[in-house]
Amino acid sequence: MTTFPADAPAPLREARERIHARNAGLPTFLQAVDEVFADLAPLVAQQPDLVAHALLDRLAEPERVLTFRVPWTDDAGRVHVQRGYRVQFNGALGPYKGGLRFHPSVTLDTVTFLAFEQTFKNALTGLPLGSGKGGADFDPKGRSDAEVMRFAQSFMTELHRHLGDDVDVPAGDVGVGAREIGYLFGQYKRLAGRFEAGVLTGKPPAWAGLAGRASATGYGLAYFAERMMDARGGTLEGRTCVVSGAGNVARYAARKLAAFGAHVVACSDSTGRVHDPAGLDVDLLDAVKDERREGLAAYADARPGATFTADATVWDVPCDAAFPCATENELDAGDAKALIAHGVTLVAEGANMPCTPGAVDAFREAGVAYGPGKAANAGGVATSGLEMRQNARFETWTEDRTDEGLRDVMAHVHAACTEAARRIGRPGDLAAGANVAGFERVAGAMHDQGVV
Ligand code: NDP
Ligand code: 2IT
Repeated sequence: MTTFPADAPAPLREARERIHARNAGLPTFLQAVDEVFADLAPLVAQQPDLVAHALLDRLAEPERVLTFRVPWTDDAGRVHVQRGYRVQFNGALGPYKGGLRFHPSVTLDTVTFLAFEQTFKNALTGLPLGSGKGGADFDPKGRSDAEVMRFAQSFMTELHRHLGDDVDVPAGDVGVGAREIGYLFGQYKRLAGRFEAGVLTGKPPAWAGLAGRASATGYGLAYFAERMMDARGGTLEGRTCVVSGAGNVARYAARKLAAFGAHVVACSDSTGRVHDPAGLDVDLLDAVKDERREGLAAYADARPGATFTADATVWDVPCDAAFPCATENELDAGDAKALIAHGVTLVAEGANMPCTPGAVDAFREAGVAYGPGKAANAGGVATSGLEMRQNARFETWTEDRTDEGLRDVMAHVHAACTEAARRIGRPGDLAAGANVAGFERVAGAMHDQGVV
C-alpha cells in the first residue's frame, strides 16, 4: 500500500510523524519509509509488542552517517572537490553491506533512502548482512581512467578507516563497476597494508572476485520474474519485454530474459531510448556503453532496424513485461497508465524504488503482477554475500556454483514474500510481503540485541 493509511495503529502513525519531523530535508528517504510503514499496519495491529522500545524510530535512524571531502586533480591539473558519503544504516544482521554510487545527482537523501531499502532487501536474502550505502556526487562521464582512479583513491583515503570485512563491505552501484572497484580495492590495500579480500565485493573474478557477481542482479531479476510468471501459470517465453537503463542491471537482465525466450525490444539511458523490434543485441550494447562509453544513439547507428529517440523513455513501447533498471522514481503514474493501456501484465524492478507511489497504486488497481526492487533485485547483494563467503574460505568458486546459489536465493526471496503476503491477508501482493518479511527478520534481531 503506498498511501499511508489514516487508520494505521497509533505506534506506527506516531513513529512516522516523528520520523517525518526530523527528516524534512530527505524526501526520497521519507517516501521509502512510508512505503514500508504502510505495509506494516496489519502486522502492528496484530502484534503491537513487535514495535516496543521505539523499534520503529530505531529502524528509521541510521546507526552512523559519514560525509567527507573528496578532493581530486583532473588531467589538466585543476582541483575539484566532491562530497563523499557512507550511511551505515543497520548492523543487526551482519556487517554493513551495500553499494557505492558515483553520479552527479547523489545527495544525502539518495544514500539514506538507498541504505534504508537495503536493510529490508538484505534481510530478505536470509544471509548475515547488515545494510549500508554510499557514494559521491562525482560524474565519471567524460573522465579518463586516470581521473577516475585519482578520484577513487581520494574517496577511499577517507573511507578506508570505516571499512573492514566484518565491519562494512561496499560494492558497486550506478557509476561504480569493476574498474572503480579495482581502483578502490588497490587504495584500500595500500592503506590497510594487507590483502583483505572480503572488504569489497564486485571485484574482477581474476583476482578475488566471484565469477557470476557482475551478472547476478540482472540474472536474479529474470529468475524472480520467472517465479512471478509461474505463480500466475505462465512463462516468459514469447513475451515482449522492455528494460530501462543500459547499465549493468539492464543489460544482464536483457540477456537472461532473451535466454528464457522473451523478446527484449527496448532500453534507454540518460540520452534517450532505443527501440529494436528484432530484439536487443546486448553484445553491441556492451561495446557502446562499456568499451566506447557512448550514448545509445551509437547503438542505433550500428544496428539496422533500430531507432533512437532522444529524451524518450521506454514506457510507451508496447510490451507484456516491463523492467525498470535505471534509477529511482523513473516510472510515474502516467507511465504506468501507458503500460497498462498497452496490456502489460508484469512489472519487476531491477532498480531501487524506480516506480513512484502513484505508479505502484496503478499497477495494483489494474491487477498487474508487481515485483518490488527490494525483492526482485536482491540477487546482486545476495551474490555479494556469496563473494564474501568465497573470500572468507579462501576459495575460488565456479560460475555454475554461483548461479545455483543465486537461483536458490531468488526462490527463497519470492517464497518469503509470497508467504508473508498471504499471512497478512494480501495474497499475491509481493511488495507488502517483501516489507513484512524483511521487517520481521531485522526487527527480530534488533529485539534480541536489546536497545542499541
Ligand atoms: P549502471 O551505472 O551500470 O547503469 C545505470 C543506467 O541507468 C545507465 O544506463 C544510466 O544512463 C541510467 N541512469 C542512471 N541514473 C540515471 C538518471 N538519474 N537519469 C537517467 N538515467 C540514469 O548502474 P546499475 O545498472 O548498476 O544500477 C541501475 C539501478 O539498479 C540503480 O537503481 C541501482 O541502485 C540498482 N541496483 C544495482 C545493483 C548492482 O548490483 N549493480 C543491485 C541492485 C540494484 P547513462 O549510461 O547515460 O549514464
Ligand atoms: O542496490 C544494491 O543492492 C546494490 N547496489 C548491490 C549492493 C551489494 O553490496 O552488492
